[in-house]
Amino acid sequence: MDKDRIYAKSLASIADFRFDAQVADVFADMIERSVPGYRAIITMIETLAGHYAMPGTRLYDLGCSLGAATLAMRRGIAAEGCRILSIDNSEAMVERCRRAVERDHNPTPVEMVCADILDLEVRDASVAVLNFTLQFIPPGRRLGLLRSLCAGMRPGGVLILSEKVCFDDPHLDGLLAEIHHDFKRAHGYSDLEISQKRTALENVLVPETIQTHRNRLLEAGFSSVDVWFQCFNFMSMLAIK
Ligand code: GEK
Repeated sequence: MDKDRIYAKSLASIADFRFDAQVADVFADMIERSVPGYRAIITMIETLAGHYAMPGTRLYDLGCSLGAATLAMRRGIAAEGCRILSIDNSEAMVERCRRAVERDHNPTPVEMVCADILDLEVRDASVAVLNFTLQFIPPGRRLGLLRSLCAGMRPGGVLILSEKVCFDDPHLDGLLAEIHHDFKRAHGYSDLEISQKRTALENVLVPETIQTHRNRLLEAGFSSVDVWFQCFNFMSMLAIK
């Protein structure tokens, strides 16, 4: 796995973060060392797919990057006749994800699509995964996306929504942001890397509170919504239709 050194040297100007080839090459290392609990969430997506995948339905990995959640769902599915659709709008990610899927010998068919998830029509879904993807969608478009996602799901189906979050209490918000930086330092990132990456993500990754996510999921049509995993300012929710 190539090591993420993208922000290791001092940069004269810091452009907005993009999921280009440079990022895709180091993404596996980047996300493991940046997102507390990422590995645990991926492992549980396997278990959740085993529980929720219904025979003859589709499972969606929205913003699939290198396909970690796709491969986890593929391992976990117990129902017959399922297919997985994995979507990302970064050509560099889709290309690498396609290779990973080809190397993974498992009979469940996976269709890879390079597209904007805002343009996607979801149908017949029993499981949908937004694993740290909604945070990159402009906030004004998030409700519409979740509404159409919910409309395309089978009753009893599940959305797994993982996000970086913020907190209304400014003390807690600052504290958990600082603890997240401690986590990154403990995983080998320098203060310079942490601060340059934070600048790059400033206008690109927009976190919201857990309450905002909860209310919007209910408004979008999901009937039962709650957090099943949290580590510092990163969490994952289940939203059941
Ligand atoms: C994982 N889920 O490893 N349409 C399609 N893809 C998008 C869009 C969009 N509008 N916006 C962003 N993306 C993965 C990790 S990373 C999370 C997901 C992170 C894609 C983007 O190209 C990137 O690959 C992914 O969403 C977000 O489980 O980097 O923190």
